[in-house]
Amino acid sequence: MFILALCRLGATCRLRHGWDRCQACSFRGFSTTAGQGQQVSLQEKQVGADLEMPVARREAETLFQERPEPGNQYLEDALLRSYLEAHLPPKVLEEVNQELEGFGNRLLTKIRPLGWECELNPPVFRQYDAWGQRVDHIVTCSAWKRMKEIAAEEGLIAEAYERRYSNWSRVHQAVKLYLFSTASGGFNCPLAMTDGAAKVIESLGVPASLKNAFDHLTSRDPRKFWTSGQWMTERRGGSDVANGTETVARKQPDGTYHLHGFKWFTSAADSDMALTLARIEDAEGHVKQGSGGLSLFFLRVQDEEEKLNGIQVQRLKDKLGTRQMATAELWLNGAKAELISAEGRGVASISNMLNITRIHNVIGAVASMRRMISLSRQYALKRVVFGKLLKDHPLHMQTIARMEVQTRGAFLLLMEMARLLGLAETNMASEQDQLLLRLLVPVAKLYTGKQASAIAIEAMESFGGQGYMEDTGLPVIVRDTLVLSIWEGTTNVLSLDVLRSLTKSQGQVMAVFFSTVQHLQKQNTGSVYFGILVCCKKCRQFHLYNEELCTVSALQERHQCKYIFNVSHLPEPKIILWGVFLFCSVVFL
Ligand code: UCC
Repeated sequence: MFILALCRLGATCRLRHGWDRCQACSFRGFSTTAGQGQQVSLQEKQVGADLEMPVARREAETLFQERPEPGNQYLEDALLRSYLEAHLPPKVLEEVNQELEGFGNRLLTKIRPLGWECELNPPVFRQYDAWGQRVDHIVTCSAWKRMKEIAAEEGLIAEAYERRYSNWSRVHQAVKLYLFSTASGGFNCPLAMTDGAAKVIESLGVPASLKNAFDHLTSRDPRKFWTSGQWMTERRGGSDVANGTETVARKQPDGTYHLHGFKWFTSAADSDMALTLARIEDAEGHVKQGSGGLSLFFLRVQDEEEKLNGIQVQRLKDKLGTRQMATAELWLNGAKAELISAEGRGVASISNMLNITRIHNVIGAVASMRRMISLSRQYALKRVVFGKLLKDHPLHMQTIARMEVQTRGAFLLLMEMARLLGLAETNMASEQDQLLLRLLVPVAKLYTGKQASAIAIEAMESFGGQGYMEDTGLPVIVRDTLVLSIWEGTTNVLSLDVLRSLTKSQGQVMAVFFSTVQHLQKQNTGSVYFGILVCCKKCRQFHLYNEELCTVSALQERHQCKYIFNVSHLPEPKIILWGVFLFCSVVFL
C-alpha cells in the first residue's frame, strides 16, 4: 500500500518521458546513493512529511522518486566485455572496444531519445489525398527515418558482409545490434529482415540481377541504404506457410512475374524491397499446392517514380506492441517481381532468411532482458522501502540475481550462435559446427523468446506500481518483448523445426551436441557456471563465485571488491533446454 501510494503521487508528471528513453528531462527528487544512510533517512522524513501534508497543499508536480539512469550500456555490461576480452584476437579487441564505447555514448545521448520519439509518433496510414486520389501512404516520423540513417552509418548490416574481422564479424555485428535493440524504437525489426534478405542473396551467389539490391542492403551510406521486408504470412495464417500461401505469380513476356495475392501481416511495410513467396501459374492457370509449389520472389516496394509497385495498402495492424513500426495488410495486384529461387524451392530458400531473423529475435530477447535488469538494478540503488534501499533487501536482490543468471545464460547462447555463424560464413566451420548451429537457432529462439517475456514482467514487477506506468517506458519494453515468442515462428513451430533438424541430419545434430558437452566436461570446465552469483556492494556488479574463485578473498582480489552482498543459486539443469543453456555457459565463462 505504502509503495502504491508513493507511486500514485509520483506519477503526476504530465509529460510522457520514459525514464528509459529520454535523458533530457530532469525530475525533482532526492539524491540517494548507496550506503548514504543519512540521506536515506532524510529522504524517508521528506516522504513522510509529504504524505502528512494535506493533498490540497501538495505541489501537483511533486515527484519524489529518483529515476533509474543506466549509463553507457557497453561500459556497464561486464559480461559482454569479459566475453569479448576472452574471445577476440587482441588487435580486433582493441578496435572493437574503442568503437563500442563510442557507440554506447551515441546510444545514450542520441539514439535512445530518438527511439522514444518513435514510440510517441507511431506510423500513420493516409489512404487518400485531399482530392480523393488514393495514395496509400504510410507516414513515418523523422526519428524513424533518422534510425535508418544511423543503422547505415553504424554498419549494423554492413559489418556482417564486409567481414573486416573475418570470422569475428558476426560476433561484432551481434554485439552492436544487442546494444542497439532496446534503444532503436523498433528499428531492430526492419534490420532483422534486411540482414535476412542480404543473407539469402549472398547464399544465391549474389546473381547479377540482385547485385544492386545487395549493395543497397549492405551499404554504410545513409542515402543508399535499403531495408527489406519478409512477406510470408497470408490470410490463412503464418505458421503453415505451405498450405496458407495463396499468392500466385504470373509470368510476363520479359521473364519477370506479376504477383497477385493478399499479404496479411507485413512487418516494416515502409521498407524499400521485400522477399516473398508465391505459386507460379502454368499456362492453364494451375498452381501446385503444398511446400513444393512455393517459389521465392524479390520485389521493389516502389518504382522509380516512388509509386507503389502494384501494391495496395489495406490498413495498418493495431498491435499490442512494436507500435513504432508499421505492420500492414497488403494487396498485391500485379506487383512486378523477380523469381530468385529454383521453382518450388521457395521455403528452402527463404529458410536462410528465417534463420537470420530468428537469431535477431534472440538478440532482441537478450537485449530486452539486459535492459530491464539494468533498470531494475539502478532502481534498487535509489528506492527506499521499509527503511532501507531496495538493494539492501536480500529477497529483492535474489530476485534480480535469478534474472541475471538466466540473462547471462541466454547471452552466452547468443554469442555462441554468432560465433558459429561467423565461422560458417568464412568457411572455417567444421561439419560439427554447422550441425550445432542448425540445432541452436530454433532452440535459442524458442527458449529466449519465452524467457524474455517472463523476465521483462518480473523486472517490471520489481518497480512495484511504478513499473506499470506508461511514462516510465517500462511497459513499452514489456509489450515489445511479448512478440518475441510469436513472430518468426511460435514456440511450437520452432519445436517442430528442432525435430526437422534432427530428422534431416538423422540424429547427428543431437550427437554433436552431446559429444561437445562431454568433451567440455572431460576438460574439467563443466562446472564453471555451476557457481553462485554474488553482488558486490561497492561496485554493484554481479560476479561469479565458482571453483576457481572459491574463496571470498580470491573473488575480492579478482574484482577489487569490498563487500559481497547476496547470493543466488543456479537452477538445476533438468531438461534438455537447460542443458543447452548450461552448455553455453560452460563454454564461455
Ligand atoms: O514475416 C514475418 C516478419 C516479422 C518480423 C521479423 C522481425 C524479427 C526480428 C526481431 C528483432 C527483435 S513473421 C512470419 C514468420 N513466419 C515464420 O516464421 C514461418 C513459420 N513456419 C515455419 O517456420 C515452417 O516450419 C516452415 C514454413 C519453414 C516450413 O514449412 P514446410 O513447407 O512444412 O517445410 P518443409 O517441407 O519441412 O521444408 C521445406 C524445406 C526443406 O528442405 P529440403 O527440401 O531440402 O529437405 C527443409 O529442410 O525447407 C527446409 N527448411 C529449413 N532449412 C525448413 N525450415 C528450415 C530451417 N529453419 N533451416 C533450414
